[in-house]
Amino acid sequence: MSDRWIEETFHPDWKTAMRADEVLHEVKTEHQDLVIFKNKTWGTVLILDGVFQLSTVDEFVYHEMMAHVPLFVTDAPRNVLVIGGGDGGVLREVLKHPSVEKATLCEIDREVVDLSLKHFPEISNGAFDHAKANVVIADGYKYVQDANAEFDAIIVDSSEPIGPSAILHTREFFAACQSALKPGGILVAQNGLPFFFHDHLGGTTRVLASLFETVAPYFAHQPCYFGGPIAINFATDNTAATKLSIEKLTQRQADRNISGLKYWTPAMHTGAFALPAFAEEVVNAAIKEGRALGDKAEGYATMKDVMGG
Ligand code: SPD
Repeated sequence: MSDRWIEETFHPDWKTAMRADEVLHEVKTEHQDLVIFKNKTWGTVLILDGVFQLSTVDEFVYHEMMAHVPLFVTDAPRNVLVIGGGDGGVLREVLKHPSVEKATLCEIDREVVDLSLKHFPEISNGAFDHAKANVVIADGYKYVQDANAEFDAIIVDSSEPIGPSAILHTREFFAACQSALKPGGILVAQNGLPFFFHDHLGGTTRVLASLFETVAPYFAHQPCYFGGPIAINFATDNTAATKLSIEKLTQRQADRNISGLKYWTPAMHTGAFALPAFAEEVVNAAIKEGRALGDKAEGYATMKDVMGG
């Protein structure tokens, strides 16, 4: 049995580790440290800059909740943008919605796409070669800056606010996403571990509240993200988007003929927006602050943090 342990080192006060039964690839890419390894319990695991990104055992939780929550609340999503997500898991789920005409994946690190395809092709499951998929290797911030009112949904599948993902947690990035969305479009963004990082949930909520009518983070439970549920923030100017009933969502799922999901259900969807009291307090305070601060509201990361100034 291997005695190499691979650690998630993001939290300053604790570490979690998985045994690396076999290291399949280890490299410092142009953008980040990447390791892909096998573990008897978790299957194949991807870790970037010391943060667990996915395991083939539980990836469906996060990928389904990142894709289906924004897309099921949208009448007929046509043009969808995924920022990050170079493993292809979110893209795979987006392409299940039959109205989607184009699903663009903008990933900064080509090696994440190539190595994901090589070591866990079942995650993208053919999505990169799908006729409706448009895979772009580029900086996500620059990509949204160049877009204007064109996406029905933008899904930000980032890592934590370090390395190439840091910019994807800033006010400037979220403001650019807002302009890149069609009126009433939906933005969802990975928002970290709310149990430990109140400031992350609060900071992103604050900046989104300064940009959108509705901000409503929701939670999902993916075991390989140790430390409690993961928060996914949700923002839109479509005030009806968080009010869809279980019956309406059930009808949409049937109409779109999407079956075989392993986590998302109409009831999980609506229930995911019910936050524990501590998180509700963080979110309500941040919404108030964001509304009051307007364009002075900052995100969890600032451009100064990102640029190191
Ligand atoms: N705490 C880790 C969050 C990582 C989110 N991105 C995962 C990439 C999976 N497509």
